Amino acid sequence: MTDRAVTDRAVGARPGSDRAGSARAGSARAGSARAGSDRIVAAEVLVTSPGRNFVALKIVTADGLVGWGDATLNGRELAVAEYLREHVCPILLGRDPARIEDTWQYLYRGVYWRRGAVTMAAIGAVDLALWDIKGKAAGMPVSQLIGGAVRDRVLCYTHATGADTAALLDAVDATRARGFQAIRVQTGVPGLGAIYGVARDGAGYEPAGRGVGPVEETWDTDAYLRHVPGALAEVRAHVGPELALLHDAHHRLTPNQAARLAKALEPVELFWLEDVTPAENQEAFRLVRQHTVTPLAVGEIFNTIWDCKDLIQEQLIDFIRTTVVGAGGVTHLRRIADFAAVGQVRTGCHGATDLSPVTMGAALHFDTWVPNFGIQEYMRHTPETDAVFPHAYSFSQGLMQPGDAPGHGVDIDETLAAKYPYDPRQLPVARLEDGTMWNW
Ligand code: EZ4
Ligand code: CO
Repeated sequence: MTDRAVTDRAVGARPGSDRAGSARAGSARAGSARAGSDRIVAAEVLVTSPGRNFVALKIVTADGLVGWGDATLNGRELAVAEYLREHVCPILLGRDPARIEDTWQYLYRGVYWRRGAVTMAAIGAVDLALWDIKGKAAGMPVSQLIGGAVRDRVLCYTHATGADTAALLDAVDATRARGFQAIRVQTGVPGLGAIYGVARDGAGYEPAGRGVGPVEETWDTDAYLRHVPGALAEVRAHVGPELALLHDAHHRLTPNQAARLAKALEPVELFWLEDVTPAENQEAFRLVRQHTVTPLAVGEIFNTIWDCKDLIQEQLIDFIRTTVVGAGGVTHLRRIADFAAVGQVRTGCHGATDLSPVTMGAALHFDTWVPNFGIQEYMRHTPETDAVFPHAYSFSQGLMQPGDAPGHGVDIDETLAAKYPYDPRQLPVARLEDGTMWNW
C-alpha cells in the first residue's frame, strides 16, 4: 500500500486550480465508480470571509468527484489552513478516497503529536470532504452511508439575548415567532459591560472582533450569580412550562459556584446548562453533579473521545456538545456518540456561526442518524455566507433537515468566495475586576 501510494503520488497531480477540470475528463473511464479504483488528485485550501472567516478544504478525485470539508477554528483560522496546506494536502495525493477510516487513522496516528484543536480540525476537514465524496460516488446522502436516518427532522435551538430582562423577553418572543421550540437565553448582568453571549444592537451575537489584539471584557462571577437565577426565572414565567430553555455559563465558574448556579436554576427546568465549569479536569463535574439535577452539557471545545471519557463513563453530564469539525469529522464523532449512549448521554452539536455551513450540513446528517440525539445548535449565517455556501439543509418550525442531496449537501461557490478575502479577527478575553485574566 505504501509503495503504491508513493508511486501514485510521484505521478499524481500537485494541488492546483486546473486539476478539477482535467480530472473530470477521467470520469468516463469504465468501472471508475468501483470502490478502491479512484484516487485523490488534488487537495486545496480556501479561506473566505463572507461576514466572518471560514476555512474550507476541497478534495478532488481522478473520477472528477469534489468533496468539501470545513476546517474553521475561530480566531486561529490560518493555523489550520497552513497545517492542511503544508502537512496534509501533499500526503493525501494518490490515496484512495473510499478508505475514510484508513485516512483518519493515517492522519491521527501518523502525526505522532496527537489531538489538539488544530490537528483535529484539519482531520475533521479531510473526513468531511471524504464522506462528501463517498456520498457523491454512491448517489446517497451521508446519513444513508452511516446507517440511515432514524428521524427526518431534528430539534434545534438558537440564541435570544438581552442587555436586561425586558430586552431578553422581547428577544425570546421574537425568536418564538420564528418558530423555535428551544431557545438559549443569555442576559446582561447589572454592573458589568459587554459579556459573553449578549448581543448589542439587536444583531445576532458575534464575538469575534477586528483590531490589534482581542477586545477585553470585565467579569464578576458573584454579580452574575446574583442576577442570573432571577432573570431566568422571569423568562420561564413569561414563556410557560413547555418551551425548552438553555443557558451557557461559558466556563466562568469554579465547581462550587457551578453547583450553586445549577441548584439555583432547578425551578427554571432548563433543557441544559452548558459549560458551567471548565472541563479540562473532567472530575470537576463530579462536585456539580452531586448537588443538582439540572441537566449539564459540555464539549464544544473538545477534540476527541478522550476529552469526554470520564464525563461519560461516570454519567457526570447529560449532553455532549462536540461537533463534526472540532472532533475529527463524522468518523470520530459517531464513535463519541456510541460511547455516550452507554451512559445515556445525548448529543447536542455545537452549531454557532463560527462553523461553516459545511459543518452544519454534515452535523445534520449525523443528527438524523444518531440514536441518542438531543438537540442541534443553529444560528443563522449571514446572507453572504449562505450565498457562498449553497446548501441542501433547511429550517422550518424549530426543526432542521439535511436534505437528500448526495454527500453532505453543502457546496462552495469558489468565484464568490474569492470576493471575500481573509479578515483577521479575534475572540475577546475576560479579566476579573482586579485585572486577573479569566476564562472568556
Ligand atoms: O463562544 O463558538 O455555545 N456556543 C458558544 C459559542 C462559542 C463560539 C466561540 O467561537 O459557546 O458562542
Ligand atoms: Co457554548
